Amino acid sequence: NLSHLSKALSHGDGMPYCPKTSPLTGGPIHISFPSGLTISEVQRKNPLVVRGGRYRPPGCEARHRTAIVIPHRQREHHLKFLLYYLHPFLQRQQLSYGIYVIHQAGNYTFNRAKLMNVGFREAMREEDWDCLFFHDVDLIPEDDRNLYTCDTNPKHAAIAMDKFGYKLPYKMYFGGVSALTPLHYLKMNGFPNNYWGWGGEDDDIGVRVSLAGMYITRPSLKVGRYKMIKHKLDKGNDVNPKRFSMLAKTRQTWKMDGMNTVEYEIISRQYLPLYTNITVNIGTEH
Ligand code: BGN
Repeated sequence: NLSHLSKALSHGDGMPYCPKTSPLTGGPIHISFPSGLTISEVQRKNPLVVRGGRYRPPGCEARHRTAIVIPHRQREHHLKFLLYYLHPFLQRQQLSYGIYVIHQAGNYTFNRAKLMNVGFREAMREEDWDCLFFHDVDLIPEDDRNLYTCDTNPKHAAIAMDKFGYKLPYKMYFGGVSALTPLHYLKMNGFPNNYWGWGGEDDDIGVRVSLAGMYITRPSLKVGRYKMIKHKLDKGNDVNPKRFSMLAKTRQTWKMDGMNTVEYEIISRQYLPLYTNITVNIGTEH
């Protein structure tokens, strides 16, 4: 078989592309949360992941380069489980990938969408990613046919979450996990910077998609399944009372607030074994 022969003969730059459909994906994954799991065990289980949480398939040239951007603060426990499942999941899909954790410094109210803007800029600064996955820390994909690659339009991946009975909670829902190319992201001026606290920012992002002349694609309900790690409401992430009035104005604000106005200060950038940890001061609401 010729393709085997060319695989065997070529090294490094001469590697053949990975197959269009990975032979390693097997469908549904059983998710549990082993109580004694440690981050060093996750490291041991992922020997091919290199500094900063980067990976390339060993035997073939990946067809896709995906950056995972995870906004984070004080959820180490969740992050550990997500990494435990996500690394092998992405490897089975034969992707070239990197994981970026964007850690909001300080105790001021959390701002998920602004952290995504930081993640976009900082990830693109390092590598020419062709797809970015904006990923909540507490959502574990349950089926590895849910491909972490981009479509021709922005994709909403977390469409069937256990907490919503494995259904879309409402038609315009765009929360949890979404996938955009750099072009999609810039076309919609990224995400809003001024949603502080819980709620509404994902709906704003969904509206931006259509205001920018794009539409939302989704995997099938069978494949876009996620388990949410149970948790209480976070300290420092109270429900945002302004979300309704802000959401009503997205059409007027999206071009004036987003990637073109995001301001922040990087506190540290650590290339850890399983991810790149970027700690950022994103300021406060004014
Ligand atoms: C919605 C929230 C989303 C959240 C989903 C799922 C708002 C804006 C006012 C309509 N939207 O109601 O942010 O992801 O629930 O929990 O609160």
